[in-house]
Amino acid sequence: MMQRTIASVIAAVGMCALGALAAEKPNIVIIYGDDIGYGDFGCYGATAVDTPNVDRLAANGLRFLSAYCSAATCTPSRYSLLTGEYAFRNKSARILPGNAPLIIDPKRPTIAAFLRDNGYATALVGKWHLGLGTADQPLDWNGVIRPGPREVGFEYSFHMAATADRVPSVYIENGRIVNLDPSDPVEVSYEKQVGQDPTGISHPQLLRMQADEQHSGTIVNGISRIGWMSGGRSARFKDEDMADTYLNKAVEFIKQPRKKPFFLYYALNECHVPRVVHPRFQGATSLGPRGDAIAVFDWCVGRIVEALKATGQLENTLIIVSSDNGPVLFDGYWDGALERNGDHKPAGPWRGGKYSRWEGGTRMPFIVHWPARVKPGISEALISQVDLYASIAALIGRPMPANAGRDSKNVLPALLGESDHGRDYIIEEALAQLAIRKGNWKYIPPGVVRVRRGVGKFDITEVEEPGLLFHLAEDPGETRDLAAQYPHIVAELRGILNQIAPDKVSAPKEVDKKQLGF
Ligand code: NG6
Ligand code: CA
Repeated sequence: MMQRTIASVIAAVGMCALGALAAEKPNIVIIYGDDIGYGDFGCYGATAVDTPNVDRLAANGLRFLSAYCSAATCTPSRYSLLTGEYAFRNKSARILPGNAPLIIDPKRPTIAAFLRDNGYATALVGKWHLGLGTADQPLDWNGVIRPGPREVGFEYSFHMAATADRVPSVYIENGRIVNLDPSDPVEVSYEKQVGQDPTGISHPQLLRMQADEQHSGTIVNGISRIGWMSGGRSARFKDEDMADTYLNKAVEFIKQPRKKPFFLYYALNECHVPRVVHPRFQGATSLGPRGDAIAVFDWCVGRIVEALKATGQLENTLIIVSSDNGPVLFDGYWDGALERNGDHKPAGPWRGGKYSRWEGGTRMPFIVHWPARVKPGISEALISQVDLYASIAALIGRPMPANAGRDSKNVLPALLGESDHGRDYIIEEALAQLAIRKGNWKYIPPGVVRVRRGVGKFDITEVEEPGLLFHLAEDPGETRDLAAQYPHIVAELRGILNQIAPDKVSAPKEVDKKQLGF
């Protein structure tokens, strides 16, 4: 009896040791929302939309209050997350058209390439928006599309080229357009109309949703897009099925039997425009399609957790839920999000949202869930998504490649809830202009902020700001400029910015339209 007990104790200790070892190479799943703001989940204060699945992850994981994406728009944020480098260092890292070349240098390993090289199976499912092909030759959409995700570290990839509101409106799996009929080749242009397909300008009567001028290119699935495409009729996606399509691919990848850990970058379309949810989610919230899209996001999170649980992997999977930039209600389509927003605060207590240097532009919901290692709680640590690279490298105990991740800081103790200290300061970018936060101080250097007056493309005023200093603990809404009272703080923060990006300490007199993809 005694012997048996000792034997089982030894076995249990052995298993624990194994578990502890295995815990250093957990599966890693980044669940990335699109335009989901700080205030959009129940666990961050939303009441108009139920997000039980995200809330459960937060309750059983670590919920961050000061986590940032690196920029207030998609391409630069994703660029930073994957490369560990500030996007403003790369002039091409601005909102890209759907036919832009790849902006990541395949010679410099991304976090995906790094994990692949260190024994992980890697996959991208969802939104890409980092370009495809090279600048020196036109991309053949009908052949093998490369370089793209596969060339920068994702062994499996299923994605759209850019955004759902940009052509080509197709899925690409491992470098090929899915369901493409070779006799109906795809052509794409952002300069001029290609083919004879109706556009939002020529055939507004065909539209399910009215769009602004910029989004009035080729009509696909009753919705006009930015840019023009022809062909690929059998390959065109249906917006209402997109969430299920991506989810199924992600779940398939999770369920694949394999002997190594995996890294899944699951980048959902929700709640980017056009917001067209599956009929079973229509009316899920009182907020209209934007709220319904958040409900879709939440449901997908639940299914991912379920798949991990079903395959016995939940315990040792590090799940991170976050978003790529702050919220926006009107972003080109009259879908009712503005009108039906009611009291909902998509950016939570923060000012501004997508495109802005106010906190709402880059302060993100951020949840870390890893039952084997991370205790539930709330963290005040200052962290940025640019830090994931170095932190994950530290986690798996491998050095970052010498030519990668130069701006990524190891904040692993904060990520795991072992420390309340992350970074000393954070850089917030919007449209290639910067702001800096250190402690509770936030400094926005002189420059131009874009203020939306209405919903049309031209209802945007650019207001020149003289250089602003806020104390976020006392003034979370960034309304009381203290620059004149605390010149030494201004000097200190300008000094840090000056070291990182001397050309950004004073922003140009107007926003570079190229940053917006125009
Ligand atoms: C902007 C689009 C906007 C959205 C955004 C990219 C106009 C007027 N606005 O240029 O609708 O597509 O680009 O969003 O065209 S992001 O989340 O991918 O950065
Ligand atoms: Ca986005």
